[in-house]
Amino acid sequence: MPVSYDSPADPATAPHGAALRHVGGPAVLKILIAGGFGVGKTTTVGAVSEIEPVSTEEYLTQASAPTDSLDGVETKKTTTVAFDFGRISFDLPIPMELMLFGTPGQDRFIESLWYDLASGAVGAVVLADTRRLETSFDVVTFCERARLPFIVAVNEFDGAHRYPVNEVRQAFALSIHIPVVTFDARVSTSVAKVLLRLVDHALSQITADPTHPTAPTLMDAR
Ligand SMILES: Nc1nc2c(ncn2[C@@H]2O[C@H](COP(=O)(O)OP(=O)(O)OP(=O)(O)O)[C@@H](O)[C@H]2O)c(=O)[nH]1
Ligand SMILES: [Mg+2]
Repeated sequence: MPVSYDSPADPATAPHGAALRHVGGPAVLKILIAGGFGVGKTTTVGAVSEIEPVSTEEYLTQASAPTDSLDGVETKKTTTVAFDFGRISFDLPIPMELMLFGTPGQDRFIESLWYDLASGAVGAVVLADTRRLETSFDVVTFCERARLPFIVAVNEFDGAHRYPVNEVRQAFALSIHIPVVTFDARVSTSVAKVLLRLVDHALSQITADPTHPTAPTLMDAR
């Protein structure tokens, strides 16, 4: 069942909702859930997916210890080796289905997989953990180079210091127009608001730059 959430993308308040035309069926949009190692990408997809999420988890081994720091996520036992996939429907601002693709978090996958996963996406949610912000720096750079609209979503882990979003923006050297939000990757309503914020932001980019090479497109308008 499609659901709707109280969010900034409500049609009464979202100027960009009208940019997506509703042509009979739900708009189907591909969204990338990206971020550094262990920031909560798989958790995010699993929290909102209406279908059993597809996951490609493998157990961490000693071999990855030098490159994949477990500081802050010591209980982590597995890592995504290919991608996560989930789906969520919304009624507002227009009927739409979001296809969620979670990336693998390990840097060594950037070249080989991220470009493929990003292909056709309307935008990316870049997850960040304030205890290890640097793990998401390369992802922000990737989005900027790929000219993929993105927002930064700080996953507020229990016990982690809560930084003002402006400090996070500064740490990533983000321009003022890129939204930075906080959320809890385990809570479906929290994740849903983040997704709607991304869609709104991605649509605002179409309005700002219609020639954008990765401008959001309707993958399917049945
Ligand atoms: N306390 C808390 N734990 C979380 C939260 N999000 C994720 N976790 C835990 O943190 C660990 C990492 O979460 P994942 O969702 O696997 O992270 P990931 O970004 O997909 O990891 P990789 O695919 O290995 O890069 C898991 O043990 C989760 O249960 C959160 O918001 N709060
Ligand atoms: Mg994962």
